Amino acid sequence: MISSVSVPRASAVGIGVCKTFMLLHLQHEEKRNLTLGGHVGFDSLPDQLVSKSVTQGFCFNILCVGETGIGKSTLMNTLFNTTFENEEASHYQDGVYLRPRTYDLQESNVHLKLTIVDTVGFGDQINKEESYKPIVDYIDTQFENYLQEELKIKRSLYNYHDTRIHICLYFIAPTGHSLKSLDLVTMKKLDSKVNVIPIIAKADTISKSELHKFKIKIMSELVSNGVQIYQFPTDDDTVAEINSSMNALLPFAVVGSIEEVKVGNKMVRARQYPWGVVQVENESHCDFVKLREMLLRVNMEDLREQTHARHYELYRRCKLEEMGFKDTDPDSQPFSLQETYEAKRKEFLGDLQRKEEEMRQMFVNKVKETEAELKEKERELHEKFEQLKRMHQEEKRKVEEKRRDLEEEMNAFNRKKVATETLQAQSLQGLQQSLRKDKDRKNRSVKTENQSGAALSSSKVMIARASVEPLNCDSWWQAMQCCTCLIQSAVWKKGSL
Ligand SMILES: Nc1nc2c(ncn2[C@@H]2O[C@H](COP(=O)(O)OP(=O)(O)OP(=O)(O)O)[C@@H](O)[C@H]2O)c(=O)[nH]1
Ligand SMILES: [Mg+2]
Repeated sequence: MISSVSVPRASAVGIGVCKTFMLLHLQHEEKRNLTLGGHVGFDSLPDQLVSKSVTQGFCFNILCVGETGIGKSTLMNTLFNTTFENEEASHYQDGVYLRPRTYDLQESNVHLKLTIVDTVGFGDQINKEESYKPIVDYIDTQFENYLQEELKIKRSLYNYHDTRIHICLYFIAPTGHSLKSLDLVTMKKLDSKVNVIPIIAKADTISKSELHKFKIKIMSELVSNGVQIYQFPTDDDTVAEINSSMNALLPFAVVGSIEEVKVGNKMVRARQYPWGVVQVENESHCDFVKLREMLLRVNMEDLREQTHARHYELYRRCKLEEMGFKDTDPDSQPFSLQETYEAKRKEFLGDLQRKEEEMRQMFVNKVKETEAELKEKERELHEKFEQLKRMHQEEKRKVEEKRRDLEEEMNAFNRKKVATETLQAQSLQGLQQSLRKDKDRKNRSVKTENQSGAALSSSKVMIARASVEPLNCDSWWQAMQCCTCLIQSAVWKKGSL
């Protein structure tokens, strides 16, 4: 078999032309068709690709967004004909969170690393305004992880576990009414980040005519709200026909079940009700087969490609632009990475310098403020100290005055004491003399009882005078002058004298 190939005409450029020059020319030269003289072998390239891909394995990531208990897990089990981990969510979650689970599946010799991400608590909160956020954040995080891997100097994308979401199945409740605002808002937020396929869950709970109207209503609401759902590609001739017919049937109405029910003489997956059996794989009962066909058998690779070429590309572009990278400068000239880096570095250093200056200024102002505050406090303390000093001096002066007064008083007292003692000594002398005279008189004459009592009284006075302490007066001198004291003194009262 003779194959035709395109080779650049520039390959005929004469000997002696340097390699670089040749390469430059190669880019601009026309290509011409040549025929091969025999079998060369590069027609095995697609087979090589298939073999390499099969060895490497594939990965596919599904995000199931839908209210709690709407049938997400059951549908995944039905879709992959197995039983994945299933943990029922409660209706009392504070917010929405995502639960990713990865499985290794094998069909024939093809390995599939499947990640199923479930929303937990979606639609259970009273305020649902922020319900879409965790989902958007999750999708962005997977893009960011991939971008970081791509930007590494030593990339290992070959082994990299790509967790970017390839398809988002949005579960719509089979109300037969219209879409809820939560559905519209969430799908709108997701449509630029992921391939969204809306599906009507638990389609066995809605009648055929209602379902038909419901589908039309959903599609018109999506269009009027500008929600762009994933369209099965029609540019590949081999699948164009089936894909365009399936696009017209969106959103698919699905039924999920892993129960096997006997229908005729065959066991089929179905849901059995008292009035009959809903067969999951019966196309007149629901669109499950169509969904499986479109999702896994016809368009799986397109979903992966769209994720990389459209959604991730958009994320990457925005992110790089955010980081200051551009393809062209303002004069529409190609912008080199080096220049961008230099410009960004300069901008960053300028920013840093400005911030440093601002911080320094702030620091200086703060120091000045603190210094002023400290000075004020010092002044106040000084004033207080002066005041205390004045008070202390005043106090000292008063104490000094008091001391002087007391000293004077003590001197006066001492003087009085000396005078009293002198007087006391004199009166004692007098008393002794009179006692002696009394004694003489006693001896000489007999006296009446009254007279001797008087003598006793006078001796009482004398002896009381000798005992200073019991008297209420401060000194003998005072006691002498104050008869009350003398009379009230215990010595007198006791009558022991
Ligand atoms: N009628 C009907 N019931 C279904 C269908 N699919 C699932 N169910 C039932 O709905 C209930 C919840 O199904 P799940 O698959 O656990 O729902 P889920 O969305 O994964 O629930 P959470 O993970 O807890 O949010 C189960 O009782 C299923 O049997 C369906 O297509 N039709
Ligand atoms: Mg579940």
